[in-house]
Amino acid sequence: MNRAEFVPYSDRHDPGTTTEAAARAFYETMRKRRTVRMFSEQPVERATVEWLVRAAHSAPSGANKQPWRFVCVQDRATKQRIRIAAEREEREFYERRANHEWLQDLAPLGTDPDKGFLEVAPWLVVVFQLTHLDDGSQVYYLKESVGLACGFFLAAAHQAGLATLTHTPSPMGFLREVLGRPEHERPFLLIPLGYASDDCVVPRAAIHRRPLDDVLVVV
Ligand code: IYR
Repeated sequence: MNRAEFVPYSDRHDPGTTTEAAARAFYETMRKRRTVRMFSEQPVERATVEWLVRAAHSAPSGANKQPWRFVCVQDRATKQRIRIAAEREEREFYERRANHEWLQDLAPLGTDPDKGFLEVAPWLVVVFQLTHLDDGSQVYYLKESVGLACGFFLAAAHQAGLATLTHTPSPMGFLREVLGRPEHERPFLLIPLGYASDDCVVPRAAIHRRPLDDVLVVV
């Protein structure tokens, strides 16, 4: 290790309280996050979106390659084109592609092929994974890296009082075409972003979490 290439780890987050209290406080914040399908048309400033993308872009990634691009759509006509193309895929999904168990699992969420939120939400943040960087160089742990950045984005949006939806119309190839993105950018996640509408409801079933014992193993 060449020490000259390193800097002190001095920017530690100071919770100003015990670690446990800070961890609990963050949990109390995050557990209130909901995936929302009912958005208000109230605008969100571009500057806010930029801070959210900065937060996402601070995520760790394989060899720090940052293999992501956040295409943030506010243009009405583009949002409409995305809605039309997404609904075409979703109709195919609900009518043919999904098997019985999948449709049963979705029933409590009340989802259907109508994706009006794609035009109502003030922003559609389309996250692309880069199969290589623009200069052709390799990337590593692509899905893990982009998934982490998306998690940071969702947490940042929630912290800012904004609602998000993790939307994955499948297949998502149309997003590359509609947005005119190059071949090495693959759609990863479509995140409608905005304020939840005043009459917004969320499915009770989506709030349930299995007991901690089910997901936490300490050895
Ligand atoms: N993409 C479809 C179906 C869907 C699939 C899963 I897995 C979800 O958690 C929710 C929806 C849709 O958006 O309706």
